Amino acid sequence: MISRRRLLLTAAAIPLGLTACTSGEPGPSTNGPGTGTGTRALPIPPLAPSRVDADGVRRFTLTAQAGSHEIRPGTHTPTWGYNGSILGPTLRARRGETVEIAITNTLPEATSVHWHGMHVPAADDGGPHQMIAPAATWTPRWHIDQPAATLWYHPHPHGSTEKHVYRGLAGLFYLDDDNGDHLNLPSRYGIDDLPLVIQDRRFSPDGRLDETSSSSYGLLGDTLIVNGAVPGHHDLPARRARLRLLNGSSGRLLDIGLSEDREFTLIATDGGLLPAPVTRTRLLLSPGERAEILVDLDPGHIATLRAYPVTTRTGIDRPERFGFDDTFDILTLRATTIAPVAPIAPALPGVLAALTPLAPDLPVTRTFDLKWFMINGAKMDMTRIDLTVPTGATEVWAVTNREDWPHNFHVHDTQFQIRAIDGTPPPPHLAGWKDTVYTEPARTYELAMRFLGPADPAHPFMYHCHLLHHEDQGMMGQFLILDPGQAPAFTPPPMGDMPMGAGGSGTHGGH
Ligand SMILES: [Cu+2]
Repeated sequence: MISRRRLLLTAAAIPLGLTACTSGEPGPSTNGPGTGTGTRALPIPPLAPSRVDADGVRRFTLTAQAGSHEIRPGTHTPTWGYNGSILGPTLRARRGETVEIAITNTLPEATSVHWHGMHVPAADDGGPHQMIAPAATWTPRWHIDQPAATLWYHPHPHGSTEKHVYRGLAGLFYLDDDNGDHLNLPSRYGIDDLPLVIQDRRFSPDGRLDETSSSSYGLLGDTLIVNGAVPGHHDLPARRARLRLLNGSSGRLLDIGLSEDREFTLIATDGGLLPAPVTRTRLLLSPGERAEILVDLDPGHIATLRAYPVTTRTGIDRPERFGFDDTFDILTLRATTIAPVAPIAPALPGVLAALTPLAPDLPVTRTFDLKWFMINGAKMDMTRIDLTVPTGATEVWAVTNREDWPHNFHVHDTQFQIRAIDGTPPPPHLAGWKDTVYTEPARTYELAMRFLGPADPAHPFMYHCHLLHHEDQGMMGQFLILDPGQAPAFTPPPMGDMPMGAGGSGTHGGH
């Protein structure tokens, strides 16, 4: 049986070179604003130009700037972006390269740029101690030595990260390596290798971003935007799409799936390729997390990527407050019949990346309790170092969400392996490299990680909840990497430099 809605869609699809699905095959998606004709094509952030100089350094230039962007057709919204009106270009570099990025801040207030997921020297991390004043330029440089991955960059000014990201400051940072190149994965940027920066927003009647709806649990939008625009479509000239997903929202969890519960293949998480492909129909991404998935479509078929109601609700009090019941379209993928495609989707390698357990037997090194916008009972203090880690140390951090709100946990400079969740090995989709993990209430996540250094007694790294309102309210701590016998040489910032709102009066008003 072909439903009436499918017939309508089929009729609409013919002028686009699409054909009806045959019976027995998953049909086109039939609901949501992103389906069918009349939508805009998915915008693709440009690849950032770079040059490799005589010293071998690959150099990029970013300018943080104010602008105006047509997030919704016909409405111009004041926004911030890097090298443009919203988001930023995709930076791309290879393992083994040294990169240098000159960031000039033309905004009316100080910002910073943090390289989320990147192993970097502490002074180049772009956290709240590396503020870029208005009209100033900051030029971090580092050697890339980590596996191929989809990382991202975003502001990290203490107390205002949510506002800066919400206004549009964020971009992707692709890392490549030889292993990733040899797996025959879709790799044509913007064609079958699609960056998807997924965020929620709310608009005021005059078309501006509504920043007034900040509840005690953070900004929660009623509109999903993808690469800075309301969801649209992408015409796929191939059988297989590689979608690089970033949940760039402030506080919204995204339970991502395909229309008609079509299966997809998860190949990578935050820090790179999984040991082996994992077949899924849903994938939960909390703010800051990334994933790479493969979607196979027969010619002429349509599938819609959606954020579905969040099913992981254990221990969450009144989950509707956090948007857990919402459904949003993200992207309609339309596999065209025009381009020649492979007769069948190629088989995937059984092994994607080598992964050796980092610390299978090490006792837990430290514990972190998440509660009331605090970690271990303390709010972020820019002048306090919370812990020090020896250079080269492998540690196991046990993180527990001690309340009934959603939180997650992000560690700068390193990627971790989830060794156990409540004492049990993680499911396959959480068995790869991660830098951000969703923490369900009353569960303990054992995270094994290594701190390669170099030591820096003056510049701390951060660990924090990546729900940005929580982070801004102080759910964050600082650590130094120190050589044996080395003493901290951290100079606390003068109080006058403390951003507004930091470590202040935030409370859980919703309790
Ligand atoms: Cu939190």
